[in-house]
Amino acid sequence: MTIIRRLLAAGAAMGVLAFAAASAQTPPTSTLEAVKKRGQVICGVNVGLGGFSLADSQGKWSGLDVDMCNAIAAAVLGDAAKTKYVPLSAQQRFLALQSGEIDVLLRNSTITLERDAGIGLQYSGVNFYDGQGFMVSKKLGVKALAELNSATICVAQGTTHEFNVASWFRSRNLTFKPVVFESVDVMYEAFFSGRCDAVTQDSSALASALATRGRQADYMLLPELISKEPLGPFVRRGDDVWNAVVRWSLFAMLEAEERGITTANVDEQLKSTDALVQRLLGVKPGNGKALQLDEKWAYNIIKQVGNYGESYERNVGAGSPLKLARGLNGLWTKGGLMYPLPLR
Ligand SMILES: N[C@@H](CCC(=O)N[C@@H](CS)C(=O)NCC(=O)O)C(=O)O
Repeated sequence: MTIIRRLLAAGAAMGVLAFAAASAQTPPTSTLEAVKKRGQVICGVNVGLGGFSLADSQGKWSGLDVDMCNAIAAAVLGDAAKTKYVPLSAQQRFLALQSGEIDVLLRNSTITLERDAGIGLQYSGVNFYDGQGFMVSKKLGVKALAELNSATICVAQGTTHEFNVASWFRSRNLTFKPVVFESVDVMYEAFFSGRCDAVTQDSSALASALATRGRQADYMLLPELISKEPLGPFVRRGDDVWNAVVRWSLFAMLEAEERGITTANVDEQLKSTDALVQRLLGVKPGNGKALQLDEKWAYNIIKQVGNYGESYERNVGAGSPLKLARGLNGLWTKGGLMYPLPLR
């Protein structure tokens, strides 16, 4: 090696060391910082699931997951419209979050131990409690799941459903023939053209498929739900400041519902003498500072997006084609599972 080459090699090695030392000292930029700098929240969403995330003919997205994304933008940037939605398939979704392509995954994704602890991600909360259901043609005359013994069942790849359905049948010594699809659209097309006796998905997704295709007259859901499918946002593991923003944005929507604060009355509520309402709406400071957000973060969510109940009703509840009852997604004060932790 010539002297010059040796010097160059040594210089390069020192450069690498200096870089390593610098990166050991500088804490990794949190997603919150990146979002503030960019002025936009990038959310990974379902390619098209009515009620959760669906774009209309003008390209305007709506749904429960879309509202959650907008709520985060309202909290962080003061503007619910500062969002970008990246449509992802079931297979692509976790990779898109791991690689940093999106800031948060809001794609009817079930929280499981493996997904929360085993793949470099973490969940931030539950925005919809679901369960895996089955849909059949009314003509089939089947009233209960066990009657599907040896039937053909359409199922989507890369979902929790493949595993759940196999273990439900196996543990009862029953059999079924799975037909696995990469795309849900192709799956439903196959099902509605008679390729399978039943199709399985989250029950909300089945209700959505029935409503958007207008097939309620000829098809029905079986009564059994065979699994717990708590759906919620995911962020990268270790991204704790950002995780807190996502989690408390959801709790703020729930707390607003619990206290009867809506888009329509939030300005009136600014005059409330209730210390907790004052704290929630930033009249009394503290919550914003703790989250590294403006004190108006929760006010902006409620004013621009609404409380959880408002979002639920317009997207999946009575005001939507899905017409899903609140059930498990009701507030804890009304017999449901939605329990916002104290916002103080
Ligand atoms: N909650 C389940 C299912 C989520 C899901 O992606 N369901 C449908 C969409 S509603 C699907 O399978 N899509 C297939 C795809 O997009 O490739 C999970 O997290 O695995």
